[in-house]
Amino acid sequence: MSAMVSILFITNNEHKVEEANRILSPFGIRLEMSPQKKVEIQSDSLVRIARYAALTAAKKLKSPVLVEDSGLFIRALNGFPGPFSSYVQKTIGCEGILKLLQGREDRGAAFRCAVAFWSPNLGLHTFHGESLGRISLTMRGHAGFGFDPIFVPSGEDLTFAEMPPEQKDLFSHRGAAFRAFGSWLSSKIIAKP
Ligand code: ITT
Repeated sequence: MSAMVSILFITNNEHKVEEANRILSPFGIRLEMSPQKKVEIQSDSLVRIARYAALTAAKKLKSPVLVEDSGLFIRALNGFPGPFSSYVQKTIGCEGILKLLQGREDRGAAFRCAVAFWSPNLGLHTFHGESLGRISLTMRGHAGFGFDPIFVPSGEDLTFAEMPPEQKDLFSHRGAAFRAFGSWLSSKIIAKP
């Protein structure tokens, strides 16, 4: 892949950029944060939301762009907050989710992530990742962001917020999606606009 081509990451969330760049660095790929308003359609599909936002940004910018849409899906709440995770985090937060799950035996949950990438010569491609786990009984840890203090990946005892960042990347939805993207893109050449 041409090392000089930069990819704009359309997002207002700097944690996503930090994680994505950490995951992509072994592939020799670097994303540049481009904080601008995304066009977000109402949908229960993260892939559909990310694809639409990437295509709209691509039309405007005409250069390689990447959008990532992610969310926490809780089984006992029928997948809530899912695509509404950002809003729910800002309003009721981790404490609110713990309250909603009070007295529930089933604490199963999944983090999901969809990455949509567009470039003039490669077109639109999507990648996704999932991390299965459970919601903890209390908030634990200070690392990461969002719902990290209440999510414990399967087979582990620590929440994402209690893990060193590289350990979170190994288990996370973002780790899986960006590793898939990185290994695909490193075999391609992005044409300069
Ligand atoms: P942009 O739309 O600007 O990219 P955003 O934070 O609003 O930023 P999303 O719409 O994709 O992004 O919402 C994802 C939300 O899901 C995010 O704000 C967190 O609350 C939660 N989330 C996603 N990945 C997470 C992770 O790895 N750890 C903790 N919470 C996460």
